[in-house]
Amino acid sequence: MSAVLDPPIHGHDNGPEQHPEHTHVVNYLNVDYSLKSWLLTVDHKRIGIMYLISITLFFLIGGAAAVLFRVELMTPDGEMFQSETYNKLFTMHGVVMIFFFLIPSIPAVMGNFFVPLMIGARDMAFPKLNLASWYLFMIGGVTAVWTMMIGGVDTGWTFYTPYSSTYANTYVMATAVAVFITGFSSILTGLNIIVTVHKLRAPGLNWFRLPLFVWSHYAASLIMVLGTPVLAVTILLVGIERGLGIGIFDPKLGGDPVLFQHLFWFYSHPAVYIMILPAFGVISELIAAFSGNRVFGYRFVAFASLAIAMLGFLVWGHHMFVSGQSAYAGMVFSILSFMIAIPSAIKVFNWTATLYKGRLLFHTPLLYALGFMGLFTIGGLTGLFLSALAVDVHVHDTYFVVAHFHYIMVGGAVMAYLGGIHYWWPKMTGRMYPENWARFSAVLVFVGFNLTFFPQFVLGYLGMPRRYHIYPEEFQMLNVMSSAGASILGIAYMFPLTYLTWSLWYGKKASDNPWNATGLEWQASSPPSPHNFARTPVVTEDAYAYPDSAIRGDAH
Ligand code: HEM
Ligand SMILES: [Cu+2]
Repeated sequence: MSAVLDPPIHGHDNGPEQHPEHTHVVNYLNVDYSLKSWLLTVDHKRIGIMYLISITLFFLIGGAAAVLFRVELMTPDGEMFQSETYNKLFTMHGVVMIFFFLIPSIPAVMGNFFVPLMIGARDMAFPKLNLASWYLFMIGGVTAVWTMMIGGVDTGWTFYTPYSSTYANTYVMATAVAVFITGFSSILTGLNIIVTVHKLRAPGLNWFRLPLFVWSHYAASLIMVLGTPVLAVTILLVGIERGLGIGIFDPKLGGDPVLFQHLFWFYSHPAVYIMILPAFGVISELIAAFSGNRVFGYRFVAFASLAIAMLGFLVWGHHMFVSGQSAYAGMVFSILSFMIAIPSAIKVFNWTATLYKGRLLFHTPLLYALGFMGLFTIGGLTGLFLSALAVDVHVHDTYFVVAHFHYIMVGGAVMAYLGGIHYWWPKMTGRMYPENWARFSAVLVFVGFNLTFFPQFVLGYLGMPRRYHIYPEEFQMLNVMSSAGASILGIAYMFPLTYLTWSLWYGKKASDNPWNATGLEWQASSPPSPHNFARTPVVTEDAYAYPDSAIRGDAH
């Protein structure tokens, strides 16, 4: 126990709630079954579930596009799709996966659901704004998918000019507007989390008692609020050039195409930390819970999140080493990029130290956390290769880059997302997932992932460019391996989707704290009541105050 409970606050919506006729406990799921009650809800937990369902659908759409172009890449002569179709497929994959799956995945699903619970609050600071964020997200997402259905976009998810400003005849502006709208959703979620953490912490919960999950969401939210407007302005400028013919990026009109890249990466490099910082937060929770330890060097891990958020804004030029920026600018960006490895490595070392001193329980969430650590380390170290100015000239825009960022974003963020979903599934749904199926799937995801993306490091190093669908025959072997891996990975992702859905009806009923974990979220009932806590918790201990001989919960 990391907290004691106060006497109940008076009022009808407090205290152990009983449904009048059925005498079952009212929770946020069964409080009202109507569709209207979901679509108009201001409960952060329901909004988290709505994000969970929507991003799952977007993940399936983005994944389908990936499967299609991986099939195409099994043969070198590209007979399945025309070049235009191929371009549209990888653009759709990139846009959907980045803007409509990865960016909202952990913050909007788990951040929404657990930040208020972890700090002992009844809801987010601005519940209605939270609902508005979901609507903005859906308007953007549906618009983006719709534009891709009616004609598609072929610029790549980066919308580089002149593809997006001059050459593309496709639905660039409609898709860009979709991303623009979704940007507001991200800004509002970030604002909401920042204000919630500042204002709604339970009595006794000072900043250095916060779970690291909350710290990392706080840091990621700073990026959402400070970075996303820059992307919005950039999209607006492309629109002004395309619509009004005012020269901003087009040299014929007096503009500068490299300006687009500066503006784009000034948002989009920090955006990779919107994806990975919340993942770090999840990993800290998983490692603490399944090693029964306080995270080693808690304060260093907390401050590393802030350091990464700040340094992230200083390194965008590493995407532009070959764009013609000055050699001096390249050198500065190169050195600054290396510096981000320091706080990232602090986290990995401290997690390792936590595990080293712990009594490990190899449940599914820990398997995902271990997978994360290995894959993120490979992704991060290859990031250093790319940050070395001269090496990047060789591998720029090759499959090496594709492998690097998939190790970070899929090997890192998606593994953390899956680990977190399993860890908190009992809390969110009141049901346990089937442990053996889940362990098997976690291993299959790991194997499929490596078979898909490891060969791409070799391909890139040997010189295969990204975004080509016709390639020299000597690259076929590695491409076939990658496509085979992608099939395994695709199937592996279907397992959790299936057994988690199954568990909603048939899973074992979960107790309030099946892992015997610390943290206020485990003191709420499973699933939590509509207002989270019957009594406002008062925090008296640091985060992760595990007893020396942890007595393990009913799931072990
Ligand atoms: C250890 C920290 C990291 C370093 C030093 C690093 C470095 C780099 C560099 C230098 C490039 C440019 C390669 C090129 O244009 O040829 C790059 C590309 C990329 N990185 Fe990282 N990276 C790091 C972490 C991350 C993280 C955490 C993510 C995402 C969560 C990420 C996602 C990407 C993406 C999406 C690209 C591709 C850009 C494109 O479309 O060309 N990186 N990285
Ligand atoms: Cu970057």
